[in-house]
Amino acid sequence: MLNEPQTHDADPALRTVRAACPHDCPDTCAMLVGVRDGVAVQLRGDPSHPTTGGALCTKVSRYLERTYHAGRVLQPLRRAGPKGSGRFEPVSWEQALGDIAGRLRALAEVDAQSILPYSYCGTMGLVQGESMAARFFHRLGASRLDRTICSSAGAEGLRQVLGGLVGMDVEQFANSRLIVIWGSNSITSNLHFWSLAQQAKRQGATLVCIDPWRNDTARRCHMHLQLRPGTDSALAWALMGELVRNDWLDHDYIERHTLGFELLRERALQWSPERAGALCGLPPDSIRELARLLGTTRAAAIRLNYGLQRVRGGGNTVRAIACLPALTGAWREPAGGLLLSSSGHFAVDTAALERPDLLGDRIVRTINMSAIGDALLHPGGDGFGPRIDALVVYNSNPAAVAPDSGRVLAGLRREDLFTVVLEHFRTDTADLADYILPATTQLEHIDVHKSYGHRYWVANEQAIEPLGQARANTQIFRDLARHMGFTEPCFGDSDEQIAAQALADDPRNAGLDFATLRKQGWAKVAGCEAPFADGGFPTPSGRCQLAWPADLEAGRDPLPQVILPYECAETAPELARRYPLAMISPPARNFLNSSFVNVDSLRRTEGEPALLLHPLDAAERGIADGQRVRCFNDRGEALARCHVSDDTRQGLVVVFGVWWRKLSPDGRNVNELTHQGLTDLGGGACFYDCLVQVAAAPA
Ligand SMILES: Nc1nc2c(c(=O)[nH]1)N[C@H]1C(S)=C(S)[C@@H](COP(=O)(O)OP(=O)(O)OC[C@H]3O[C@@H](n4cnc5c(=O)[nH]c(N)nc54)[C@H](O)[C@@H]3O)O[C@H]1N2
Ligand SMILES: Nc1nc2c(c(=O)[nH]1)N[C@H]1C(S)=C(S)[C@@H](COP(=O)(O)OP(=O)(O)OC[C@H]3O[C@@H](n4cnc5c(=O)[nH]c(N)nc54)[C@H](O)[C@@H]3O)O[C@H]1N2
Ligand SMILES: [Mo]
Repeated sequence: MLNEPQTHDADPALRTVRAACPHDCPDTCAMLVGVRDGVAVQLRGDPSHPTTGGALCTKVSRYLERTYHAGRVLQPLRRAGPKGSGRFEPVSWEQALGDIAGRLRALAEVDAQSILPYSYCGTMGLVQGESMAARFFHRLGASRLDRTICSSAGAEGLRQVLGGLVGMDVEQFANSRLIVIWGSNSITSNLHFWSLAQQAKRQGATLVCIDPWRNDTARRCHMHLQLRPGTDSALAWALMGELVRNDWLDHDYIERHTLGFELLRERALQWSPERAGALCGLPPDSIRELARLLGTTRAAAIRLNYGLQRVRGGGNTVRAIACLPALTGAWREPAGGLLLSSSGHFAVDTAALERPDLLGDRIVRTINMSAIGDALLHPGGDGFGPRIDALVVYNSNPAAVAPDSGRVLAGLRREDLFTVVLEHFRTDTADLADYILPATTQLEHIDVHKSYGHRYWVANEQAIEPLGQARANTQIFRDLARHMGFTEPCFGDSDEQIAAQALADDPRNAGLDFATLRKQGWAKVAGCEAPFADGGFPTPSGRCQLAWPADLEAGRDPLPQVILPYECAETAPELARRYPLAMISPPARNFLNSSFVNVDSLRRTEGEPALLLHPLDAAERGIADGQRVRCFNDRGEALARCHVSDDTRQGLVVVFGVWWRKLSPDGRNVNELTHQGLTDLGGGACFYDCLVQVAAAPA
């Protein structure tokens, strides 16, 4: 047993329950919930879990405030006024389920593809995520959703080079001598990694941050490369160029474990620090210095994250960066290499959870969630298939988080769209529903979690009874399946059974099953500390693929490309004259995407929607620090409080997200400005590829 349940001699009525943080974050913390008389009264990080180390972030330490929030939806609600009027009336579960099933059945009789599930990672749980829900939609034959809104560009880029979402064990970063934090504000979005980086720093490691603005993390690193957004691939090529020119290469590693080096070498030599520096807006010497560090430090590690792939060239950017550790042989060291996501180290039985076989031989279309606005407004036909007539939303808040809100909202406001939203709260999306179904929180259901930042499975026990009439997502889809007359045995599986199905029979699970996991609380996957010390990449060739063989065969350029943003001076000069400022919208520290925005204590800390503007840009526009400004482009506008600061670059505005529209002073948020263009690989969203103008707001 890895850790014993806590006992409380002084307070025998206090029971401690093991839990997992459900949020979309690489840290997936193990938590301990104190329950007295059926009420959760304490929540803390599990001190025995190595990466949690007893600490929770500010947001999740408020999970009890969130759970017992007066705004919880605790009974099924039916729309009782025009769409968007916000008027709802309580109905019984049987009424709601019966009516919803009736509506879906009628649509399915014509073409079930007119029904679309829309979900993301409100909970990362394998049970409350895509298990019963996916079974339901597969059985129904609904349109499938391509879940691209966050990480698909980077995931595809990494797959092409390394073969999957694999990389360093995050715990090894504590021993690294050089840590390059690339496109991540770790202190905000990956706090427990930052503790490991701090350990390394105390032992003398050099920390480098590559980010367009001086965020909390950059401030605490030894070196900060403050580049223009969307230019990282050029930087990576210049680094490769310097490695080649200075022969900071591990020829033996390259020879034995990579593919395409000669092609790469030739291309890299075309990228001088001057050439890349001009594009990236960086001093060439800073590129030389970083190349020297990468080329001459053993145990050089890159913590790549998702911030840099939210632009048109995001997939190829990740490809270019992922080549670096193979060139220097950094993978030979357990504390060297790269980590973007650890998901691929987990053996999850996705087919057992989601049961795509229930589709039978029906072939259904797939809708990309990053262009949900256009999809909802499509009249049908023209190769699109049937119009979307029903939308079932769970674990997501598209009205706030999806790009190009103007179009998303117009779609959600369609009177002829039947929308069901499973939620904890009356979010911006729920306000536009026909039915809101009350869902349980992590304390009210069981689940099992993998992680995309570390290598531990974490179990979540139910700590308290569901509040009000809330039901787990699984239960809601089980109930709906019954009302639809679906009789397959898998619709009768309990949450415990589903959790057990999640752990695949695979050597990586080393015999671990859910029963054992829940006794222990958490367990590490089996696997090597230095996974590619001796090659063995999970690519078809077994090599690190500097060039992509499929492109080579098709006569296309097989190397990572430098693809500039859709919206920048080089690619859209006319647009850039009208909207000269590049905008990125990374998360506010106290929110998690749009989750927690309604938690009063956290929203008070954030104050109001805010943006950073460089002093030169502010002066040019006659804007003073602290003034309220309009940030706008042809798609829309949003108001924010302006902080004039040289933490941002000239020409770059940083707007902090993602506010609930209805909790913002103007009833809008930053996604009014973003567009539905997709990334080069993986069809991802381009949140950080956006030109805007800023002006003082009328008083
Ligand atoms: N507190 C908090 N934590 C979170 C989240 C949250 O909302 N709040 N969200 C969670 C989720 S869903 C995710 S996906 C992760 C996201 O966390 P990360 O993967 O770290 O990604 P972002 O927060 O989007 O952006 C990280 C950094 O990338 C920078 N960046 C933007 N554009 C570029 C670029 O072109 N190049 C480079 N080099 N950097 C760029 C941003 O300025 C930002 O500082 O965090 C998770 N953790
Ligand atoms: N401008 C801009 N937009 C962004 C981003 C950005 O950086 N800038 N980040 C993007 C990224 S990285 C991501 S991942 C997406 C995230 O977008 P979403 O996945 O939509 O994430 P959240 O905004 O956290 O909304 C999740 C919702 O799920 C609900 N929920 C939580 N648990 C459960 C449950 O068990 N059952 C049910 N039924 N509901 C539950 C929560 O109450 C919450 O309202 O946003 C993207 N949008
Ligand atoms: Mo995300």
